[in-house]
Amino acid sequence: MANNEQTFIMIKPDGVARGLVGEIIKRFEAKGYYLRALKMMNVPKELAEEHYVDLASKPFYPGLVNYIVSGPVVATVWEGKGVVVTGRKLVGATNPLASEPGSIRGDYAIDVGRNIIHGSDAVESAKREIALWFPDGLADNKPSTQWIYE
Ligand code: 3AN
Repeated sequence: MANNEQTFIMIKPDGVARGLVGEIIKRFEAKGYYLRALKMMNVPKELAEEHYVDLASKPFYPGLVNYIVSGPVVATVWEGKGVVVTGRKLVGATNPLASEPGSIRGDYAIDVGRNIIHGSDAVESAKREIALWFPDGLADNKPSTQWIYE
């Protein structure tokens, strides 16, 4: 498993508005993952639609897009061994009422339509999402990881 696997994690408008940015970043950092890119931004509607294109036929899609464009988000890329799958565990199940306590959604959210954070669900979708949200690429950066990996 590669130490430089990457995932896309987005703190959604409710997570930003509720002041949970630091808490969320802290959890990923404390685990040992490396913050590879970060930006706060208002989301163009076309970007929100493209990000959730797989859900375009769902009845909640228009509301989901409106939610994502309703205020600034914090878009991040995290790097490390198993970061896609383990990042999803840190995030918790889609429906926060089903998310385990100890996960981000389990600790901080109630409603599926206000679940504060997005995490890529597979390495391939992470690649697609990172290219979509960071079209200019990521800054050159080589984390020092001797205290994380043997
Ligand atoms: P996840 O974000 O856990 O990967 P997906 O990809 O099934 O889950 O759903 C993407 C987003 O769509 C969720 N984070 C949530 O904001 C929204 N969503 C999913 N299911 C519903 C639903 N039944 N009602 C409202 N919003 C939903």
